[in-house]
Amino acid sequence: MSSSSSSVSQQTMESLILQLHDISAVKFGEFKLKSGIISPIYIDLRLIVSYPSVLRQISQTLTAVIPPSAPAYDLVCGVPYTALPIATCISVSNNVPMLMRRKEVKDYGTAKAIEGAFSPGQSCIIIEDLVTSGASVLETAAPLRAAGLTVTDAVVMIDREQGGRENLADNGITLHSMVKLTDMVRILKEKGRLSEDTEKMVTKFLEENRKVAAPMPKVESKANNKGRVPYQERAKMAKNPAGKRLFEIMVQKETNLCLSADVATAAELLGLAEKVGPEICMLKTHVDILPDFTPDFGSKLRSIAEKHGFLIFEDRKFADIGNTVTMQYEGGIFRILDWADIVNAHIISGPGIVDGLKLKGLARGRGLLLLAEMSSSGNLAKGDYTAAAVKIAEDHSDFVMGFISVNPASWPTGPGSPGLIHATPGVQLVKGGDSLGQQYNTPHSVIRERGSDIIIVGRGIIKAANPVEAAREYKLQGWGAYLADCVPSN
Ligand code: 5BU
Repeated sequence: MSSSSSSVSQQTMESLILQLHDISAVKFGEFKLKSGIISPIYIDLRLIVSYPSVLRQISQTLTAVIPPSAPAYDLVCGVPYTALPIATCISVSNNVPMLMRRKEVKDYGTAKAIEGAFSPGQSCIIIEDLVTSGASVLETAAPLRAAGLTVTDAVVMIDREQGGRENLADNGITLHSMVKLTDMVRILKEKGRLSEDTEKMVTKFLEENRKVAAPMPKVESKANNKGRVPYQERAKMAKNPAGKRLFEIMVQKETNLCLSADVATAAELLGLAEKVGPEICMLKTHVDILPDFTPDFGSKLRSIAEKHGFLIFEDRKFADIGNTVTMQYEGGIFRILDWADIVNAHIISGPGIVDGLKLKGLARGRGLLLLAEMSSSGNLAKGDYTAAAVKIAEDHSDFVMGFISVNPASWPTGPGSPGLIHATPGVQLVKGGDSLGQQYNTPHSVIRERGSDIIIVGRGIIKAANPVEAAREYKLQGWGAYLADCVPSN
C-alpha cells in the first residue's frame, strides 16, 4: 500500500477524541494502576470493539496519520490484543494483507510466532493503540524482523510521551501518533469535558510519570540505589576473574546475550560462533552432543572467542562428588578445563563438588556457575535448595562466579552479592514452552522483572530463518531491558 495519504484535520481528531470520552475509553477519576500508582486518568481502548463507527474512524484516522514521506509498506501487523481489530480494519479497508503475532508460542522451533503469508524482505508497519515505553511494539517487531521482514514504522493512536518514541527510534522504528496524551487532555478540557483543576492534576501526573518511565538512556556510569547496579560497577565487585571479565565484555560490547549453540555438529557450531560472535558475551556448548568432535575443537573455538571477545561456557552440569568431578573436568576425551572459561554444577552432592572443580579451575582463571534454579517445568531446584546454592556461592566466591537462575528477584535470600552474575536459560521473544517441559520467558521479563543479568538463547536463534539477525534482535532486547532497569523506578 502506498503511504501517500492526506493528513488528519483538527476537526476529525477532536470529534474522535470526544467520542472516545463518550464511550468511556478515556476516563478521569482515581484509578489504581498495575504498578500500584493512583492515576487520575485511565485509558481502556479495548472497548472500541463495541462501537463499530468509532473503530472505523480510528482505522481511517490512523491510516491518514502515516505521512507521505514514510516508506511504503506491504503488510500490517497489530500489537496483540487491543490493536488487532484496528489492524484488521486497516487491512480490509485499504486492501493490505495483515499478519498476526502470537503472544504465546508452544514450541518456537516448529510452531509459528507469526501467522499469515509473507516473504522475507517485505515491509510491515506495526499498529498499536497506546504507546508508553515502546516495549510492546518492540516485542512485535522482534519476531517480524527475525522472520526476515523489514520494520521501520509504527503507527499509534495515543502516545503517552513516556520515552516510547525515543526507544523505538533507537531500535530503528519511526513512531507516528494520532495524538499525544497531553494534547488529548487539553482538547477535552477545551471542550468542557473536564475542569481546569482536573486538567492540571492530570497534566502534572503525566509530567511526573514521564520522568519515571523514560527508559533506555545511553549507559549509566555509576551505581544508584534505586536502579540496578550497572555491570561496570559489578565487574569491580566480582572476585572470580572469569566473572569479572564477563561483566567487562558485556559493558564493552553492550550485550548480555549468551548463545546456546545446540547445533548438530562441531563444524556447524564453529561456523555459527564466527557469525554470531560479535553479538554475544558468552557462547554455551554441550560438547557431548557433537558427533564430529576432535581434540582441536577447543583451541579452534577459543581462537574465535578471542577474536570476537566472548567467553565459552560448557553446560556440563557436573553433579558427582568432588574427587570424581576433578577427573571429569580435566580428563576424558573432551578436556573441558583446557578450553571452557566457565562450567556449571548442580549442588545436589554438597559443597565438595565446588572444592573439587576449584582445585583444577581456579589456577587457570576459570569460573563456576551454580545451578540455583532450572527453567524446565516441575524441576526440584527451588526453596531451600536455591538458598543453599546462594550460601555455597558466597562461601566460594573466588571460584563461583554466579548462578543459573530463573527468577532471582523472587529469592527470599536475595540474589546474592552484586559481584555474582545471573544467567537465565529458557528465553524466547514470546512467552511459551516446548513439548518436553522447557518454559520460555521474554528478555524483558528475564532481565527487568526477574532480575537476571544474562539471557541464554538457543532455539530462538539457531532455528530462526536468519540466526545472525535473530541474535541481533535478542541482543537489542536484552540490552534495552538492562538499560531501562538502570533507571531508578521512582
Ligand atoms: P533453548 O533452545 O533456548 O530452549 O535452549 C536452552 C539451553 O539451555 C539448552 O542448551 C539447555 O540444555 C540449557 N538449559 C536450560 O534450558 N534450562 C536450564 O535450566 C539449564 C540449561 Br541449567
